[in-house]
Amino acid sequence: MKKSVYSICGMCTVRCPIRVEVENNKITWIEGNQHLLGGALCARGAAGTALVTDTERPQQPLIRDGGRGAGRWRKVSWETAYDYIADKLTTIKEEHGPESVVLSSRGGPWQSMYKTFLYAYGSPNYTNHDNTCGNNTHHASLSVNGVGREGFSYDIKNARHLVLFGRNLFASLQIDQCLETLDMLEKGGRMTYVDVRQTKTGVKATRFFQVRPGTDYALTLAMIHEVIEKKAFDSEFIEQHVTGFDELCSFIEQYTPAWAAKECGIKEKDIKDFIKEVIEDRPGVIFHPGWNLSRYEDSFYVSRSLHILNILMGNIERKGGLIIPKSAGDYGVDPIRFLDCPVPDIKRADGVGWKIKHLDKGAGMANLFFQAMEKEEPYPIKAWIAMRHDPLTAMPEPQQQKKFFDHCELLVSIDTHYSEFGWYSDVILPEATYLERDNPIALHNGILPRFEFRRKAVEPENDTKPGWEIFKQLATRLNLDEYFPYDSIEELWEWQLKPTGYSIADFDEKGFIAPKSNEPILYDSEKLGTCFKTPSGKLEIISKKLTDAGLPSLPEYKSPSKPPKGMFRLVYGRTAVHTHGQTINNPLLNELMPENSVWINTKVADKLGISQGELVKVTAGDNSYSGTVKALVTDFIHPEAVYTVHGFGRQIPFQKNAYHAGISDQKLMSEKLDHWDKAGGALCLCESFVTVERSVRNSAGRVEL
Ligand SMILES: Nc1nc2c(c(=O)[nH]1)N[C@H]1C(S)=C(S)[C@@H](COP(=O)(O)OP(=O)(O)OC[C@H]3O[C@@H](n4cnc5c(=O)[nH]c(N)nc54)[C@H](O)[C@@H]3O)O[C@H]1N2
Ligand SMILES: Nc1nc2c(c(=O)[nH]1)N[C@H]1C(S)=C(S)[C@@H](COP(=O)(O)OP(=O)(O)OC[C@H]3O[C@@H](n4cnc5c(=O)[nH]c(N)nc54)[C@H](O)[C@@H]3O)O[C@H]1N2
Ligand code: SF4
Ligand SMILES: [Mo]
Repeated sequence: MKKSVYSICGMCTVRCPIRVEVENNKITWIEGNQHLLGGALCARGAAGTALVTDTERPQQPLIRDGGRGAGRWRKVSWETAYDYIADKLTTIKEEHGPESVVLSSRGGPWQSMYKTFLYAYGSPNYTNHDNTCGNNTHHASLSVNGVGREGFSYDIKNARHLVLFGRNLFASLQIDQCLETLDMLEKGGRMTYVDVRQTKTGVKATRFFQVRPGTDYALTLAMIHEVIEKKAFDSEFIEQHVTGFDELCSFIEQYTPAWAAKECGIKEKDIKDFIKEVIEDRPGVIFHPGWNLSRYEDSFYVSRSLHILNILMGNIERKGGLIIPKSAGDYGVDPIRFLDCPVPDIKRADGVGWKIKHLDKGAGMANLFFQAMEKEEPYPIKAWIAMRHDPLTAMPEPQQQKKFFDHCELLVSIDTHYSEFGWYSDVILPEATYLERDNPIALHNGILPRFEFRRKAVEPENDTKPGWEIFKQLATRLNLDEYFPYDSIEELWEWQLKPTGYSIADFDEKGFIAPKSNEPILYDSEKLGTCFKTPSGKLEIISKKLTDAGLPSLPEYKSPSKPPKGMFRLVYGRTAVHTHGQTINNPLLNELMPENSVWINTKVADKLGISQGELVKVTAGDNSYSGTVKALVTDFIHPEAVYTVHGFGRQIPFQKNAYHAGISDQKLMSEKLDHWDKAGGALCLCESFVTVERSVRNSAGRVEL
C-alpha cells in the first residue's frame, strides 16, 4: 500500500516541513514540503530513511546493570522502565524534595510537555542546550529589543544586503533561509560574510572579511562609527523608538575604521566601501545577530552591536528587514492550547532568576547545576532527565561532568540514539524516531504564521514510543494525570485545536494550516511602539536591565589574547552533512563524512612540517585529551586559529561507524565548563587553546623494527 504523509523533519531542530512517500511501511522518498520549500531538503533530511533502519540505536527500554558507562544493559519492558523511574522519582522527592530533579530538553515547540511534567512534579529546574548555543544572541536581543532570539524573523528574500558574522548559513543550515538568500542574490542582492576562515557561505558572498579570531566586536564598532559619521541612519525611526543614541555617538568616536582594520587584520578601505554599499542598500540591510554565539568573552556584545546596526538602519518591520513574527491571533484565529503548569515557586538551583537576575530563567544555565550537585547549594541535585539533549556532547569537559553526575541517584536519557549521556545514564527510554511517531500540534510564528505537526509516516521498527506517551505514562504513575488531559494523540490534537475552530482534517491538503491571506502583516509605527518589552518600552542602546545588573551596555573593546607560544585558538562549527554528534553513525551521512579534520593555515603548517592530508595530533591546553586526525592545510584560515567540525570522537561501542572516529572538540576545550559570559549567559567555547603537531603515525615518521 502506498501513501503520502506531510510531516516535519527531525534530523535537526530546524524542523523543515516535509512530505514522505511510503510503500508497505517502508519509506521510499522524502522531500521538502512543495508548498513551503518547493521540495528542497538537505542531505540529513534525506538520510532520515537510514535513521529508521539503523540497528545501532536503542531498540527497547534499557536499565543499567553494570557501573555507569560500562555498557552493560538489561532489556526491560516499558512498564518496568516507567515503574523504575517513577519509584526513584517518588523516593527522591521524599528524601530531597522535588526541586532536586533537573530536566533538560532541546527546547522547541514541544517543550511545554516536558516543562509541564517537571513543574507538576514540583521542580523549577528546567534547562536546555542554550548555554552552549543561542544564549548570547537571546539575551542580546532581550537587552536591546525587549524580545528574545525568536523575536524577529528575517525578510531575507526582499532584502538588498545580508550581513553575516560567522553565521555560516550554507553549512549550518536552515533550508528556508538558504532558499531566500539564493533568491535574494539572484535578484542582485548582496551578502557580506565575516569569518576567520572561508566557508560555503563565504564563497557565495559578494564581500568576505577574514578577521583575526575574536575581533568581531572591533569590526561592528567601526561599522557603527562609519554609519554614524556618514549619517547613514534612520533619524526618524531613532527619534520615535530608540533611547541611548547620543551616548552611542560619543562612545563610538574612538572606534574608527582605520583602528578596526589593524585590529581585525583587514583593510580600512574595505570597511569604508562596505558602508558605501550599506548606504545604497538601506533600509533593506539585515545584520544577522548570530545564532550559536557561544564563542568569545565579548560575543554577547557582538550580537548587541549587530542589533544596534539594525536599529540604525531603521529596518524593523520594514520589507527586507527584521519583521516581528505574527501569530495566529494577528490573523483573527484564536491560539491553540498547550499543556501547561505554573512554575513552582522555588529558587532555581542554577541561581538564575534570583542570584543572576538579568538572565532568562526559562531555561537557566545547564552548567551551573554542576556546582549545586557538588556543593549541595542551594540544595542537592539528585536526578537529571535528558530529553533530546546530550550534555556530555553539548558541554565541554565531559570527564569532569561525569564526576558531577555521579552525585545523582538517577540519570535518564530519553533519546532516539545512544547519546554519550545516555550511555552513562541509568535508564534509556528510546523515543520512536520522528518518522515513526506523531507529535502534538505546534505553532510556527513567522512572517506568515502556521499551525503544523509531525505525523507518523511508518510504524516503529522497534519497541520505541513517542514522547507524548512517555510523559503521559510517567505522569500517570506520579499522580499528575490532570496535567495530561488525553489518552491518545488524537484526543490531544482535538484538545489543542478546539479554540481555533479547525480540525485535524484541515491539515490534509498542505500539511499545515496558514491564514487565508498570503500577505504579510506589517505593524504601523504606533503598534510597533508597543512591541518592545524593555523597561522603557523603547529599543534600548543603553539597557536598563544591564545597568541594574552592574553590567555595561557599551563596554570598551578589549583585544583578544594571542595564543600562547606554540598554541592555536580552537574554533569549531558544523558541516552541512551532520547534526552535532547525533548523525555521525548514520550509515548514509557517515559515508559522506566519516571523520573530521583539523584546518590549519598553510604557512603555519609549513613551519610545523605538516603536509596536506597528513595526520596531526591535537592536544588540549591542559593535556587532558588528545586526538589524531588529518590536517586540512589551507590559506583560508587565520594563522592564529585551527578549526574542526563538532560532533566527532564519539565513545559508544555499539555505534560502529562513529566509535572513536575523528576528534572531539568538546574534550579539547579545557576549563571551559565554568567559563561563561556573565552578561550573555553562554559558555566561551572559542576561548580555548590547543597544540598541534605532526603525528608519529605518519608513514615517514614510523620506525622500522
Ligand atoms: N564543543 C562544542 N560544543 C557544542 C557545539 C559545538 O559546535 N562544539 N554546538 C553547540 C550547539 S549550537 C548546540 S545546539 C548544542 C547541541 O546539543 P544537543 O542539543 O545536546 O545536541 P543534538 O545533537 O541536537 O541532540 C541531542 C540528543 O537528541 C537526540 N535526538 C535526536 N532526535 C531525537 C528525537 O526525535 N527524540 C529524542 N528524544 N531525542 C532525539 C540525539 O540523538 C542527541 O543525543 O551543542 C552545543 N555544544
Ligand atoms: N548542517 C547543520 N546545520 C545546522 C546544525 C547542524 O548541526 N548541522 N545545527 C543548527 C544549530 S543548533 C545551530 S546553533 C546553527 C549554528 O549556526 P552558526 O551560528 O552559523 O554556527 P556554526 O556552524 O557554529 O558557525 C561557526 C562559524 O563561526 C566561525 N568563527 C569562529 N570564530 C569566529 C570569529 O571570531 N569571528 C567570526 N566572524 N566567525 C568566527 C567558524 O569558523 C565557523 O565557520 O546551525 C544549525 N544548523
Ligand atoms: S535543515 Fe535539513 S536536517 Fe534540519 S530540519 Fe531541515 S531538512 Fe531536516
Ligand atoms: Mo545550536
